[in-house]
Parts: sequence; C-alpha cells; structure tokens
Amino acid sequence: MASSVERSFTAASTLDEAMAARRQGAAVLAGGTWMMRDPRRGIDLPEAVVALHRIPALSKVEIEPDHVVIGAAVTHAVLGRALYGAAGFEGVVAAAEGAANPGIRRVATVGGNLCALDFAAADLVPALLVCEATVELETVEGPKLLGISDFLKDRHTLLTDGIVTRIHLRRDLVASAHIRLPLRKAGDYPVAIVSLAMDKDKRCRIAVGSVEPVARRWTALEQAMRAGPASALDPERAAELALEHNDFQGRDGKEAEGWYRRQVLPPLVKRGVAALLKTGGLA
Ligand SMILES: Cc1cc2nc3c(=O)[nH]c(=O)nc-3n(C[C@@H](O)[C@H](O)[C@H](O)COP(=O)(O)OP(=O)(O)OC[C@H]3O[C@@H](n4cnc5c(N)ncnc54)[C@H](O)[C@@H]3O)c2cc1C
Repeated sequence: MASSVERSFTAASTLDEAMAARRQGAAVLAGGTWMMRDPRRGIDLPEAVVALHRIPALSKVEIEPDHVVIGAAVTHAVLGRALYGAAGFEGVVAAAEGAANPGIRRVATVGGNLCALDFAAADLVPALLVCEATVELETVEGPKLLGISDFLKDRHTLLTDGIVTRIHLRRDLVASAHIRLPLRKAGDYPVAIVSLAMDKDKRCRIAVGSVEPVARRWTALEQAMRAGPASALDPERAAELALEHNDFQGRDGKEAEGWYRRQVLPPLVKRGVAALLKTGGLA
C-alpha cells in the first residue's frame, strides 16, 4: 500500500540554506546508500531531507603541501582518485576504493560514512583515525572543529542538528595501509578492519573497525610497539604483540561472531605492518 506520508526534499545551494532546513527538522541526505536501508533496520525514513551535493565547497578535495581538506559530500570514488599517489594516504585510498562496490562508491560520501550512526564497519573511519583527522561541523551554535575520536564519541549529540562539512588531514605520514577482511570478495561488510599509519619517526598508529560497535585506535598495541626495539616494526613481532595486547570485545553480528572478529586481528596486523614497510620503502 502506498505511504500517505508527505515528504519534502531540499537541494541546498549554500550551507546556510542547509542549516535552515536542519533547524526545521530535515535530515541530511548524502549518497543515500546507508539511509535507503533504514526501513530494513526498522527505522522510518525521514519525512524531510536536505541534500548537500549542490554546495560546491563540500564537494571538493583540496591538496596543499602540508594538509588536505576533504568536503563531506565527496564520494568514495572521487576521494580515491584525488588522493591516489599522495604519500601517506595509501590507507585512505584503499578504504575508499575497497569499500562496497563501484556503483555504491560513485555515490556514497565521506560524510555519510562518518555519520552513519550504529554502522560499525565503516571503512573510512579507521583509515581517518590513523590520520588523526579533524572533523569540521556546522552546528546551531556555529562551526566546530573536533578530533575524529572526540567526534565519534559525541556524534549522536552533534548530529541531532549539525552537518559535517569538511575533514582536515595533516600530511605528516610516510605510509599507511588499510586491511579489511570480508567474508566474500565484495558486496558485504568487512568482519574486521585494521588501518595502520607510520609517521616520520617510524611510530605506528593503528585503528580497528568493525570489531566493536565503533572503530577506535588500538593504543595498547601502539604503546607496546613503541616500547620495544625498532624491530617491533616486523610483521611477525607485531602479530605477537597484537595477540598479547588484544583488548577488543568483539561484537556479535550477522556476518560473524565477536570471538572471530577478535581472533582475526593479529594476522591482519601482520599483513598491515608488511604493507606499511613495503609502502614506506623499508621492506
Ligand atoms: C551494497 C552495499 C555495500 C556496502 N559496503 C560498504 C563497505 O564495504 N564499507 C563501508 O564503509 N560501507 C559500506 N556500505 C555502507 C555505505 O552506504 C556507506 O558507509 C556510505 O559511505 C554512506 O554514505 P552516503 O553518502 O550514502 O550516506 P547517506 O545514506 O546519505 O547518510 C548516512 C547517514 O549519515 C547522515 N549524513 C550524511 N552526510 C552527513 C553530513 N555531511 N553531516 C551530517 N550527517 C550526515 C545521514 O543523515 C544519514 O543518517 C555499503 C552499502 C551498500 C548498500
């Protein structure tokens, strides 16, 4: 039976217009690839939506010598192409190019990936965590800049009326990698994701997605790797430390049980460190 709900769609041309729609209760519609499945998750589609794709500042990637700014409405496909070959962003490129399938990547946005609440397997989130990204938002109180970990902690509140506008990245990494474990080759969400990055002092940053409800940095492993000799940046040794410092509580889900998500982490770390060393020219 056809729905009798009256729905409204606004394609904002400016951020002010988008915020005005937000203040009146409209939800942000980006690529719609997450939102379109809300009814399957038992969530009603919003009655009013505001789209951001006509706001030019939110649809571009600016690459400067010391930083990169990514508009929230940039798609995975555009992001992967824009950062391809930029040293230190190999992990972000792999996340953008490895998520979902080509059709989804052409419309799914960076903002949508960061703002899909209760989506544990978002690929760009751990990739941006190891870049120590800063998230820029427009809120009813004015613009805000937050470190990505703080954004993830508060995003339920921040997104009640806010709009993520841009992601800022410093260019301080020499190499990064993004290792995902899907059960099949494509089309399903990864069971576990390990993103890694190495800074100029060869210090490793590691983040894990899809294992717990929200991606987070693996600080216990980062510290253990820093405490050891430089040889800790050896794939075998890193896997041993990952086993020893595995402090994740795996979540049970459709694709896999929690114990399995937790258990696959050491081999993924091993692959990730090997990829880092190769990309950084240290293998
Ligand atoms: C077949 C399929 C396979 C998939 N595989 C993967 C995968 O492998 N990896 C992966 O990471 N994801 C995957 N996804 C999930 C996916 O759709 C995304 O994560 C995507 O990035 C969401 O972006 P979107 O632009 O489509 O967001 P939308 O669906 O438009 O929005 C998602 C949510 O974020 C909010 N939102 C969007 N942009 C903003 C903003 N700028 N400010 C505030 N709120 C905002 C919306 O209101 C909504 O609540 C898959 C989806 C499908 C359908």
